[in-house]
Amino acid sequence: MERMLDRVLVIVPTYNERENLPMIVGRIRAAVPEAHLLIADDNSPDGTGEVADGLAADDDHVSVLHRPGKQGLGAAYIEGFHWGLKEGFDVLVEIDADGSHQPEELPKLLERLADGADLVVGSRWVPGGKVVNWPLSRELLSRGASLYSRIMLGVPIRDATAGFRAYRASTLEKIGLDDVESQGYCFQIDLTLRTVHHGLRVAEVPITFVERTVGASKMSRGIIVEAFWRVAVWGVAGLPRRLRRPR
Ligand SMILES: Nc1nc2c(ncn2[C@@H]2O[C@H](COP(=O)(O)OP(=O)(O)O)[C@@H](O)[C@H]2O)c(=O)[nH]1
Ligand SMILES: [Mg+2]
Repeated sequence: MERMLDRVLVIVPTYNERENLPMIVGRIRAAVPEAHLLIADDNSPDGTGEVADGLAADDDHVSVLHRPGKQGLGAAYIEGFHWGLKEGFDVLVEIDADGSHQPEELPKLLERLADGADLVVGSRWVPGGKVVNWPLSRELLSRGASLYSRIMLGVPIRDATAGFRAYRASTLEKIGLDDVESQGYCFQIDLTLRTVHHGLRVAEVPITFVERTVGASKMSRGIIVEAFWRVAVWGVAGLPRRLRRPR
């Protein structure tokens, strides 16, 4: 029998987001009042962890995972997923803390999951998807990363690095998290690839991505380099599979 998708955990990774966190938590609570929130903070020097503790003290729908130091978005999500699976949540959502992903669009992602998808990606690069206030350089980087992933890996996804997603718990259990090594944003490509390889259903729904107005991006050269080489390695490793089953 299909598992009911009643219990939703929204995971918010934070690194130096103290000014954004109360805003995003308030918007998530309003948009999906039944959902539980888990803030995964990497011991932010700006005190985001204390702000998170304050929010959790005021609201029994909010929990905090304090991690020892900056270890990348991927590691924060893996620990958050393990926490959520152990607690028995049916759906695990990824969302940025800076307001780029609009919580008001989350019900649309959850509906698609309930309709039968195993992973729903909030996509900037499908018809109807948009980006607001991004410099051309970031748009080219994002579109380029998705194109590179499609060519190297054969994944039929327009927005492979998208960070606004909803996973069924069963998807995460099937794909396995213990051997995920991706640290930066290529974590998103990694999990997409695993989901596709397991024959699971990935759906993209258009979203409007709004660039942050407060705080700074953590995008770095190291994150780009990691994604570039990992995708190349996965691409070569996956060649026999693609030659056996040409798309
Ligand atoms: N816990 C944790 N969160 C991170 C880390 N790096 C980025 N984030 C969070 O991931 C989200 C996306 O990062 P952001 O800097 O906005 O990236 P951009 O939107 O691609 O420019 C934000 O909520 C960040 O605070 C990290 O190393 N650890
Ligand atoms: Mg951002």
